Amino acid sequence: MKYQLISILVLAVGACALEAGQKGNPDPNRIAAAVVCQNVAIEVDDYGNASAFSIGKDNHLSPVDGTRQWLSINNTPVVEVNKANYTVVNSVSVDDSGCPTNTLASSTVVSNDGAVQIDYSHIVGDYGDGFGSWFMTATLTNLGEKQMRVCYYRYADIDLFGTPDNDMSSYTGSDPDTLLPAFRPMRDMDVPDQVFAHRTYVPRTAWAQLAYPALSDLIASFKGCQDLPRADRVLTGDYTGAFQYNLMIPAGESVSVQLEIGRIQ
Ligand SMILES: [Ca+2]
Ligand SMILES: [Ca+2]
Repeated sequence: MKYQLISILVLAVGACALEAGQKGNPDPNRIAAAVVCQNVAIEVDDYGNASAFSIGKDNHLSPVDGTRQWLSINNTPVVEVNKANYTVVNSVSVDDSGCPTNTLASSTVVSNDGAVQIDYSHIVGDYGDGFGSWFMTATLTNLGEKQMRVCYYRYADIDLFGTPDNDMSSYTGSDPDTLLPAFRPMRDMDVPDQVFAHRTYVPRTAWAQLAYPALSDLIASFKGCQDLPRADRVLTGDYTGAFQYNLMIPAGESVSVQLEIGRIQ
């Protein structure tokens, strides 16, 4: 009788602890922080991805449907940077006092096998009149004792004006203003207000623009460091684009990749 009573008490305490734990530790994949600079705002999660992006006083533009990342290390199958495969070391924190030029948000994750650390930092800039950009820097650090070959795929689904279809894009090879490798997602190429930038500040190995879900399905299927197909435009459907970076990172050293997504003049 006494044993049964103790068992019931233990079960009751266990149930309370489980409930408290669930309330106190929400799903890390769902943690997102709002990063705001004047009239430009993004929501970023611990894994360096944006789930929303709005520009302008009217807040009528939400062009980022979602961003994702995959890594292949030493030609092994790609692994997505997410809750299943990476541990959060520093959850995303926001300091908007540096708006618009300094880092506004940062976070750190480490792969569950301990091979690589990724530090994310974000800057949001408001250029006025409904124009603005999100700059994301990912710094990859080799935590191992041997040189590492990393193939890093950085993907974005940009839905112009909040609608998924009927977007177009072009690949210019280099942005005419900055000479950076760039995509130009657009609604109407004759209307400058409807042209966006999706560009990289470091050289890319390969790239692709395809309609959703072809590109994310393709990257997720890679059994090693495979090159994106250099597909250069989407004329109908749901624009998605990705840059690929093949990086050699010596033991203990780091390499940074910076991307911009924005509405530019
Ligand atoms: Ca979409
Ligand atoms: Ca899209």
